[in-house]
Amino acid sequence: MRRASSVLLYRTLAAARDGSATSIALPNRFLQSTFYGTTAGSSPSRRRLFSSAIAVAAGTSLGVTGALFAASSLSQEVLAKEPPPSDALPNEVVLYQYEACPFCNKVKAFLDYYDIPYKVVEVNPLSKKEIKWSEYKKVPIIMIDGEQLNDSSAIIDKLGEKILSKKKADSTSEDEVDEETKWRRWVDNHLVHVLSPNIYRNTSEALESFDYITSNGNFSYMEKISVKYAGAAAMYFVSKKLKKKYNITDERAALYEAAETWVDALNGREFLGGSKPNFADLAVFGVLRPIRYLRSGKDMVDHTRIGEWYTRMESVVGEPSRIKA
Ligand SMILES: N[C@@H](CCC(=O)N[C@@H](CS)C(=O)NCC(=O)O)C(=O)O
Repeated sequence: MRRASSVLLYRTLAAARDGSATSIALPNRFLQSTFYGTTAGSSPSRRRLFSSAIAVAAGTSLGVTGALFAASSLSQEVLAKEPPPSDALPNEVVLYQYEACPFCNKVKAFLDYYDIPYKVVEVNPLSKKEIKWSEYKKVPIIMIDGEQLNDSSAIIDKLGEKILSKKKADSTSEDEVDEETKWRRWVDNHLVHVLSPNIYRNTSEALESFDYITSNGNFSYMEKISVKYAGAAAMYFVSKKLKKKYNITDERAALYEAAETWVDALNGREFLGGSKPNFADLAVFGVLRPIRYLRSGKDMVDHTRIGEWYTRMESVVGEPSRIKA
């Protein structure tokens, strides 16, 4: 079955690509990048989610905008973004991303929270023509006043140094830094791997996810149609493989357990960072934001204690600081 789906995906993508013959690497690369991407072998792919768009993708009629509005009016008085001093702000930030990539979404949560204006270039995961100029072929890639930075954690570290190193160094103890580092690693090494098996868990969830991916990603009209169905079918099978790779038997149980683990880590605090989110809060929020209003994200909030923290994060991160490219 897996073989059949790969062939189907390969053929569909090849056809979508101007009808030309494509490299055999194409399906692999695509599978590696669709929804929550990772490296060679097997991988997650990308997807991001941002409030109202995700509501459309998830087919909800209530809309996330409404939920966000309610959340922000509830906690407006207590919570606020942390914009850096204007002289610390870079002049131009350009993020090369896949809309749904969890690593890209980590970076966006950081930029949104610190109110750093950024332009987005949506990369086509099939051709990657938007990053042809770069030797590094994954996303996110960020250009900060002409300087290229790769890798979500490195980007966040470097940006953090640029805009708030002094403030952070003055106010953060060694234990707090260790705790923050530990949980940032947990996001990269554990949390992201739980996502794919959940969002592609069955055919309807895989289609829901690909509906979002194709609606928000950079695909031609023909690619959109073919990728939605072939991608959903293929990722359904890939997610089974990922479950094995990461020793996940019940994907929902693993998601709930991860959410509970995070709430335990908070240990009664509003945020891991105390009264304000730290980089670990932003990382967890960033990778969960794309799934929050999908079936899996709704289940997670309904079945665990993570909802209150998530709502606080939605409120404090607020509107995206993204600007038109
Ligand atoms: N460690 C990297 C991982 C980045 C990554 O794996 N990105 C995926 C997309 S989510 C990717 O670009 N995969 C390769 C591809 O699409 O060809 C980071 O944190 O930025």
